[in-house]
Amino acid sequence: IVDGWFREISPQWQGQAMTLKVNKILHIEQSKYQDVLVFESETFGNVLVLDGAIQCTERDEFSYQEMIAHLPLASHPNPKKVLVIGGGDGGVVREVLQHESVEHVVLCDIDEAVIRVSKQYLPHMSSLLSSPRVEVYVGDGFAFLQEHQSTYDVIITDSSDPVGPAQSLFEKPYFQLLHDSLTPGGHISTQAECLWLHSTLIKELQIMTRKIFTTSEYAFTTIPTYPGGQIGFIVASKGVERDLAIPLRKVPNTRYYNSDVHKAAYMLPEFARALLQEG
Ligand code: AAT
Repeated sequence: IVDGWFREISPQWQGQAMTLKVNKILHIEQSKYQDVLVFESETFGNVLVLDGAIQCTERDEFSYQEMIAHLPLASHPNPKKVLVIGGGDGGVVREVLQHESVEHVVLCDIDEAVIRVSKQYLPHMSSLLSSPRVEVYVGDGFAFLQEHQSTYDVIITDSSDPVGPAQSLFEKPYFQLLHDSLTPGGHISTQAECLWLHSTLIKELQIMTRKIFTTSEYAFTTIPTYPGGQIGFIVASKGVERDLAIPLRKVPNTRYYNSDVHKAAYMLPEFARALLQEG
């Protein structure tokens, strides 16, 4: 933070940096896994930052949390058991709970500090973590999957970027574990970065997941406080050919997601279509 402005500087987005005006620093901590910072911004509400990277702001989080949750859930015929890996702020769990078929949600975040500070400073995201349908588990997502084969109808990986504790969550063994932990016909969605910045990574994820899953597609949302203003998801299905772009149900309470946005999220601009659909 320089002169009252937070700057998101990282080699992962070389030569650019999102900058937010800080009203007040609320929390600084070095947890077991990462630097944790929460501040109140001038125009985006409270902001959670891990290892210098913005994870969510109160003003625009709904775009990401709704889309990473509803894309795999609304296209699944009957999701009952859901696992969220990462997402310790609770925003994705809040969205998962909107689906009435869902009986049980497990949240598995590696860092108790994220869950603790979110309960304190991000109540609109974390409040439903105490729902009777939710079980919160603190631990590494990779290790958790190894012990839960063929269990979940939908698994959402709301992970930080592939440097630090989330690195393994972008590699092939993890996607194989995701596949093996799904029930037949199950869906995954994973945080799959920005077309403007990480096209090589996205292409690799696409090729790799198409070998493991029956169907795998990249869909995206727009969001001002993630690098490049755009972030995508790999959504994939196990064992069945499914048109993931078709929503089967409406979601009652949303501000970004709707049935048309669901379909449109899979429509790629020409440079991305050429990158992902050819060769
Ligand atoms: N919904 C907020 C957005 C996030 S949160 C990412 C979460 O992943 C963090 O709470 C972090 O503690 C957790 N995490 C990291 N590694 C692991 C792991 N190995 N197992 C379980 N949880 C993990 C993502 C923001 C994306 C930012 C885009 N630039």
